[in-house]
Amino acid sequence: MPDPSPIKSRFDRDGFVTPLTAMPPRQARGYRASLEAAEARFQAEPELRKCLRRYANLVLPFVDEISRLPAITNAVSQILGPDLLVLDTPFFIKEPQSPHFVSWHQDLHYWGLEGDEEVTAWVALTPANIENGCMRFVAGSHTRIVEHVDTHAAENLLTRGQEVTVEVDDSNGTDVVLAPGEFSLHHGRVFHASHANSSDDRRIGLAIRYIPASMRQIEGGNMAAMLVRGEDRFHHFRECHRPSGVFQPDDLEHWRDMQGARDKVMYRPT
Ligand SMILES: O=C(O)CCC(=O)C(=O)O
Repeated sequence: MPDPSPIKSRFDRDGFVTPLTAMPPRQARGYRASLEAAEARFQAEPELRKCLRRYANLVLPFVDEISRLPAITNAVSQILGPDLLVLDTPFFIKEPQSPHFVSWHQDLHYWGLEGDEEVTAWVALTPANIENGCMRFVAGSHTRIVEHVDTHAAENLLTRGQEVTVEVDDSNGTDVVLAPGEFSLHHGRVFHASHANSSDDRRIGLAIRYIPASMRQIEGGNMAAMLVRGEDRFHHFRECHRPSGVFQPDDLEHWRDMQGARDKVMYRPT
């Protein structure tokens, strides 16, 4: 048996790996500009805003492009193997001086997947640092699932304000400081959270949820996922097609069809 890669060893030990480089800072700034050009349409079409929180890769070609960047998929493949599906691509955006935060939680507690082979690549399109509320991870916390409670706290960025019911010593969190174009990888069971943004700029992260093609959805079936690397010999998820342009009518139709099933799981009470 060959030795596991350094990325996989660190991931297995800590439940996360950071920092890794996806692209040069200039390319990240270009993606931020693409995002902000797309956001300019929200004023006239508020429904589009939701696309940033669910399957943005189905309606924004630059998000689909980021999810396929070899620097990211090669790193993820060292953990999940060669055949990768993207289950979702929510943006986590904190506006300047905004109180929005994320409580300590584990992703896989509420996603209804059969196994725990899931990796999120959190890609920074702006700096992510202590002042603007970067992600925080508790090393080694990915070895068990704990109970969660739905707090529905207004300023929590999570769908139901989910929070672990065990005591987490905040000082045990590792701050995941990233430059634009860098990313972290985290296990779906690692405890993670983030504080508010007290800076004068936005903090923008794209969370790309990767699963191996062999994964099954066991709750809230009929889920969609996009093949981004290798092949899908299993067809456990509905196949997605790539977007043809920014918020194109056909792609929006496809998005409406695909996003409902995941919403049902993400909003069901704990
Ligand atoms: O962006 C954040 O602060 C939190 C993101 C998060 O919870 C996740 O990617 O699972």
